[in-house]
Amino acid sequence: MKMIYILNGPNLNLLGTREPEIYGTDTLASIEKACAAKAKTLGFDIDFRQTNIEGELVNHIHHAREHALGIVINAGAYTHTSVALHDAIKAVGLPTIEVHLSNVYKRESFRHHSYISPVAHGLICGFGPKSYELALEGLSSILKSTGKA
Ligand code: CA2
Repeated sequence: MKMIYILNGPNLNLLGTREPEIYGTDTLASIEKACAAKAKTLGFDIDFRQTNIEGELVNHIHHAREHALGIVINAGAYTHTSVALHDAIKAVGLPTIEVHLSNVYKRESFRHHSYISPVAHGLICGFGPKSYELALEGLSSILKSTGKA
């Protein structure tokens, strides 16, 4: 099985219920469904998770080392605060794509700094739910071009 972990951080479970002008009307469940379909066309399976707890994200990243070829992560607000996530991604060494629904660079300045970006292969933001599918395409192309998939 060619597995990709898709990890989601705090408050993303609220998608589709509030702030549709920023985050759209899709729910996280519908994004998961679209990701599973996209991954299938690329020849991958996904393990899609959401947690509001920083340490659980760290544990999922560690788990990915044994079970996945790469990671797509929307760390939510922890993107802008978490040295622990930075260290975990660096430690496992899996190709990781940072993803955001919104264009964080068009928003408040505190969203302009990411602890994930320096340890990610790449960053996709601003395309709403499509950001996830674009991230999967990017990760697939890295894995295939490096002979890991
Ligand atoms: O644009 C993104 O994907 C973000 O990662 C979303 C985070 C935010 O802190 C980042 O700066 C950018 C927030 C997710 C909160 O999602 C909500 C969804 C519906 C209602 C309220 C929050």
